[in-house]
Amino acid sequence: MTSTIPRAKQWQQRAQSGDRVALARLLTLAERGGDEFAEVHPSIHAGNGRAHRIGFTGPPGAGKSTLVEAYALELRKRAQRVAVICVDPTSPFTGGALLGDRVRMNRLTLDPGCFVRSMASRGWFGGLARTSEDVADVFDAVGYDRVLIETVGVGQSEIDVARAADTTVVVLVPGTGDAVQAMKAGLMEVADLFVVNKADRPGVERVVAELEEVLQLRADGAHKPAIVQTVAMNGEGIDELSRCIDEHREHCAASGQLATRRAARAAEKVRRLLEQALRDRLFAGKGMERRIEEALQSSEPRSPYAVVRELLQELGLVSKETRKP
Ligand SMILES: Nc1nc2c(ncn2[C@@H]2O[C@H](COP(=O)(O)OP(=O)(O)O)[C@@H](O)[C@H]2O)c(=O)[nH]1
Ligand SMILES: [Mg+2]
Repeated sequence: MTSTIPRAKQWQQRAQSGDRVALARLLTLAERGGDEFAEVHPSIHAGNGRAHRIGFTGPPGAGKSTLVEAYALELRKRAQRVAVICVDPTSPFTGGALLGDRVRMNRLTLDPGCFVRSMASRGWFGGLARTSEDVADVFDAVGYDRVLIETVGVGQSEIDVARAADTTVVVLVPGTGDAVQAMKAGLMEVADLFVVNKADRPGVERVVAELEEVLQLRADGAHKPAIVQTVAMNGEGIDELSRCIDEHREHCAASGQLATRRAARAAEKVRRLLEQALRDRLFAGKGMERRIEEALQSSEPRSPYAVVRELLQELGLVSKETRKP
């Protein structure tokens, strides 16, 4: 572990001056997480805070990748350095079907001002939200102006990923029945901005009207999310999307929301990392497993609650005083 820090510092410096191999190494370190990355993170964190992080979420096939690519190309016209994090579905049940006509952002991968990183959606230490946030930290630290994070689907972990952004964009499409109804749970609250993509298809007005209706109910004084219609495939509406994203960022910076949001994110991250570290520590080796078995082995079946209390006492986490029956 001792050799990782100086190496990582070198990678960071090289990545800052455009070395993509060094950047890729740093990203791998971030994805792996654990003690190694923990050692390296303070130096990455020192370079954080400048990049605008934008999350894109919505149902598979809505055109998120197409939209992200079009938006990235728009940002490139303004000479911004753009990083894209794609969180891929790896579920054996849905993966194959979803990947069928997936857009792969080929137009970005050859541009030296862009970096596209795909991540599998499971298997990483500490979960998806942890991983994508740390990867975004790396991009931020080495000088990317915008970090676009595309998640697939609308599950809780995807929502967690999307909300770990400064601006969260929810992408919907017409013609999917009660799209807005289905989105209500969770997604509606995290949206800073709605995109109704595939506006070349019938039913756009209906989705927009449904959205307007739901947003009416959300009269909580917060920034009212804009609704942008796009045809990502041919770039229609991308300039407006770009304008609305900038507006949101400016609004958040001016109102202090950006700082509040980032502070909340930092606290949430500490909570998550602490939880993970405690769990790891508790179950390191086989000691605890053995102790649980042991505690349960008695002539009479024991209540799991009683066992937990006993274990917590042993760990010194609750006092040994027993209440009188
Ligand atoms: N008609 C139409 N098709 C689109 C539009 N944007 C994307 N698509 C297509 O929708 C499909 C899914 O797009 P993709 O970007 O992979 O969706 P994702 O799963 O949300 O990332 C692809 O075949 C795209 O070419 C659009 O604005 N109009
Ligand atoms: Mg996609």
